[in-house]
Amino acid sequence: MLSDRQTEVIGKALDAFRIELPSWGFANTGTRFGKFIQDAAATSTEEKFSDAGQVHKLTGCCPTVAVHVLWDFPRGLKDAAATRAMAEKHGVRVGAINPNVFQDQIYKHGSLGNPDPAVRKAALDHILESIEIAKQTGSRDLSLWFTDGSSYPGTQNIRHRRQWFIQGLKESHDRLEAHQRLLVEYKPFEPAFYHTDIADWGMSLLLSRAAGSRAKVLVDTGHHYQAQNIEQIVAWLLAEDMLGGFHFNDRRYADDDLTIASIDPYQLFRIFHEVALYEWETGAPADIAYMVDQSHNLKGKIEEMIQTVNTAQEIYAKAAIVDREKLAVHQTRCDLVDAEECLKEAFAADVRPAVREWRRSKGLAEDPLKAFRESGYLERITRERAEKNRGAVASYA
Ligand code: PSV
Ligand code: MN
Repeated sequence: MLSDRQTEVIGKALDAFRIELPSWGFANTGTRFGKFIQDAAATSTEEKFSDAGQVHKLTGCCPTVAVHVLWDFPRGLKDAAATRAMAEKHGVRVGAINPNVFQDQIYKHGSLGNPDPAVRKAALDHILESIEIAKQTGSRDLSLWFTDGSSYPGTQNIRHRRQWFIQGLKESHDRLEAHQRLLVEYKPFEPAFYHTDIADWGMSLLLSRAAGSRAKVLVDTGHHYQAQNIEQIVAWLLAEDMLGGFHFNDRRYADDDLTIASIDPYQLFRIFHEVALYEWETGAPADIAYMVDQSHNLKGKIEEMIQTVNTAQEIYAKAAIVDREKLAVHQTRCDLVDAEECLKEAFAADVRPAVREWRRSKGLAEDPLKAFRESGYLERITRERAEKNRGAVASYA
């Protein structure tokens, strides 16, 4: 049973916790080998905002939606004002802007790292336009993910490509407004299978530093080698003031985009613990964008998103109640068993009553999934969208 003090600590932690939803998680997206069309999937940007708005209404902690420029702004900058209004109409705001420099045919051999200056310019122009979109939508963060790399040894000059990346990122950084940030994501593989230009957090960190002070690293939990210690990366990036945000998802094999904490909940707990420990030691909140990056091919998209947010809140709550004073003493004395038990105790605690109490105090449903199922929303959108979804040629957006 939780103590009153623990319940209070959890309430304060949840007050501060926000997690951003991805617009692409509500549409008929899926794996690279295909997708199973869902009758209720969103068929337009407006429907994505509407679905995200439902999740926010029920959970109270996801007021912003990350968008992908090519998929949500078909006319680019011209769509910015209307898209902003569309989000607000559904009770959410536009969050991180994701440029797309991987889908067009010209990007076969890369974008900012392409040996062809014309392709590098096209990629940079798209990123600069995305920054203008971000200004109009009131978005703070530009999330950058590059597929750049090569699939066969010796086919590309790795150092030249690195230099072109520095150049392109610097020019992008120069266009930011004072409050905006560039978040640079890394991934060791896919679609390039020999080398990826931004393959790990070290490359991302060095490129971000070269780009400018408002460029930070974006950690996507699915983008690591097996067994890599992600919480150590988090601790280092925090210490270097270089952790910009997370793309949360879980995986068993590669970048599987599975539901957060569905495979390894303790890993997410350890990540949140490192953040909480940093905040406790520095006395200031870490300036981190928590974002979901999942595409659900099998589960119902809105239900899964509610499950994701609920799980994130619960694990965040567990990390909040680690007895950090006690832990610090045990760490200093190298009391291995006692130190580890501090984490295990908090992880094992049943925080659900405190999470429910927090929801009650905010006028939210105690069980958001049940409330969603009782709301009739799913039945309505299924009726409205089934025909469109069945008729549509599967599209990634
Ligand atoms: C790539 O695997 C990634 O993690 C990037 O963040 C993209 O923007 C997102 O998934 C959607 O494809
Ligand atoms: Mn990602």
